[in-house]
Amino acid sequence: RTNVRSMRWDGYYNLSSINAWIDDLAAEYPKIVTVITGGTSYEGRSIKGLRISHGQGRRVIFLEGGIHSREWISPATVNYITNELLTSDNEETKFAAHNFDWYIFPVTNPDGYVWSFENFRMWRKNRRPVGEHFGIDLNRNWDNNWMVEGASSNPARDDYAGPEPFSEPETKSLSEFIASIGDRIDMYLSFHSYSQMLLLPFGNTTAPLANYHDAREIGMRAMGALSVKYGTQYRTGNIAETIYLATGGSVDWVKEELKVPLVYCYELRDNGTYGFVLPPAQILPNNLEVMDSILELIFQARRF
Ligand code: ING
Ligand code: ZN
Repeated sequence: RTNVRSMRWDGYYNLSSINAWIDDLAAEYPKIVTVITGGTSYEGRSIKGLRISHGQGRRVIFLEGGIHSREWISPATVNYITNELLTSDNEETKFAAHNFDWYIFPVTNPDGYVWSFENFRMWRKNRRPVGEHFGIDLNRNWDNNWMVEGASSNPARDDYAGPEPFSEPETKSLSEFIASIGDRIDMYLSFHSYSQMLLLPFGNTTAPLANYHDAREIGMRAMGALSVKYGTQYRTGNIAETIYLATGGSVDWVKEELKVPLVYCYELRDNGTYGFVLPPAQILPNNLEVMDSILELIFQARRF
């Protein structure tokens, strides 16, 4: 294991460290890990990810992290799940690793993530200039009910949806990548912070659409598993009824356009005490409880 980086869970990593770690994983596990790219950002950075696969023909679980750059716990969580899938001796984790193809993108908004580390901690959007302003909210730019609810046409705003659906290189290329494997995806998970919620589609209506009742039941059981270690409470429900009306997000597009059966958005710790600036001491507890919930999601999904 010489020269192979390993990740710690007591601090947040910048983009180049995460990307170097992905390369190290591919070198360490050449038969299992493949480096993948979900496209190129406005400023020319690769949307780097990895695939974990123990064989052909498996159904896919897709992890999307870091679409909002200030939500640093999101990439940290996705990286932890990745690490567990590759190194854990836990039987359920090994089952999950061996029986699904995992497509994992810890930082889907690389320009924003770098900006948040180097210039402005609370940056949320990408970094494309629009007139005298900067940035499009990449979770308002997807081509499903674009600009219908909870999105702004004002480029000064943090929820600016962009000039048209998929106007941004990040969402356009990532959506094309997702669509290319869309019929193989069993479960799509998007990671945000903060609020301690498990959100399901849709963001335009509180009506229980598609397989809402089954998906909510599976989600609630998973949040039960999440609460076991530290008592952390998550609320489960569709976006519109649980957090706010908002459209143009990735999960609604994945659900509606690709018909992926199980689609969830985690709003990770905390409840607002520290908000986006979650102390490093909470990274590991967060990661442990979320990992428990993901194993439970997989277990519960098999029973429905
Ligand atoms: N929350 C999400 C946001 O983009 C969300 C909530 C999820 C909206 C999915 C629409 C679709 O506003 C945070 N914290 O970013
Ligand atoms: Zn977010």
